[in-house]
Amino acid sequence: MTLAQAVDARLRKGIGRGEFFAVIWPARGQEAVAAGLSAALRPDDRLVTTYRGIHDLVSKGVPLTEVIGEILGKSIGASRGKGGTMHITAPDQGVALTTGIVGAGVPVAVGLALAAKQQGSDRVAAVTFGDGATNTGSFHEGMNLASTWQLPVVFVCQNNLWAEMTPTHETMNIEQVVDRRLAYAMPGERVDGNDPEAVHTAVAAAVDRGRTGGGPTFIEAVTFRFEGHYFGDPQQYLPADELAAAKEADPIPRYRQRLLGAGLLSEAELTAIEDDATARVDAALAEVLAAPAPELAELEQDFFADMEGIPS
Ligand SMILES: Cc1ncc(C[n+]2csc(CCOP(=O)(O)OP(=O)(O)O)c2C)c(N)n1
Ligand SMILES: [Mg+2]
Repeated sequence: MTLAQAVDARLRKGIGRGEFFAVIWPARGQEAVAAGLSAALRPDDRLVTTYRGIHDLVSKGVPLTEVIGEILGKSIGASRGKGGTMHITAPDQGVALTTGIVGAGVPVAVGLALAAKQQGSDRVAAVTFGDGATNTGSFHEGMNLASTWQLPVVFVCQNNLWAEMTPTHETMNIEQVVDRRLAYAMPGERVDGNDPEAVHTAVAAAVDRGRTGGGPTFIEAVTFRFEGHYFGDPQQYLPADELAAAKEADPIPRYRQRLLGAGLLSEAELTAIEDDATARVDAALAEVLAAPAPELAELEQDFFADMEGIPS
């Protein structure tokens, strides 16, 4: 959580003061969902995420140079600097797709789970998406197929209560997104998305179900988006008291306090984790800034498995 926050914060700082150019959709406030999720996955389990995926990518273990490098369009980025924030793929860490098309990751994750089943693997496919994404056709089509074919998918809705500039309650006539699973007879639950342990417990049960042939699970993790839709969004539509109340439940200081209170980590150990995160981000950013932009020849690389076989 601390590392994801450090990446997010350093990118905002750099963009804000004109140190470099990039477009990001900050995940600040949603770190507990990603941390709880990835801690319950195996390295070879697949993850599909969205443009708001910095926390998901960092938690799944994608090297910081690959995350930051891609966001800054550099050749050392995960997609060799050709995709940017919306197109980060990291097969070695199981990140099969980052998409900017709302809801589009859902059927892709279902396909990944179908592949695992056909290959006789016990891998699961996890997919994260927003509350708004659950209004799309692709979400419902994916949920339906995953349930019908009992595929090992963990659907994780990061409900941050807003979709761009529209509050969730204005776009759906249900109180809880988790109820959408009922149409597909899918097990699932609604958890506090600001509590990494609650998320972890729910995901671990879902992963176990998927691995042992029990089919898909839907988890709604309720959280909040602190920084607006994109970095620079003035958030004039957001009531100040709503943001202030959400910040009271900021998952990072809250969990820090819990660890301290339970005597699991000391103040010095927590500070060391924070300092280490900052140092790792600074080192990765320095490497990224020194790296070249992609060569023109990169344009033709990695699109097809065999360029020779593609008719020109
Ligand atoms: C299919 C599609 N429709 C519309 C958009 C424009 N759009 C980008 S983000 C967004 C809101 C999505 O909200 P949500 O799913 O709650 O995710 P969040 O941004 O809150 O993480 C919309 C409508 C898009 N990218 N793709
Ligand atoms: Mg949302």
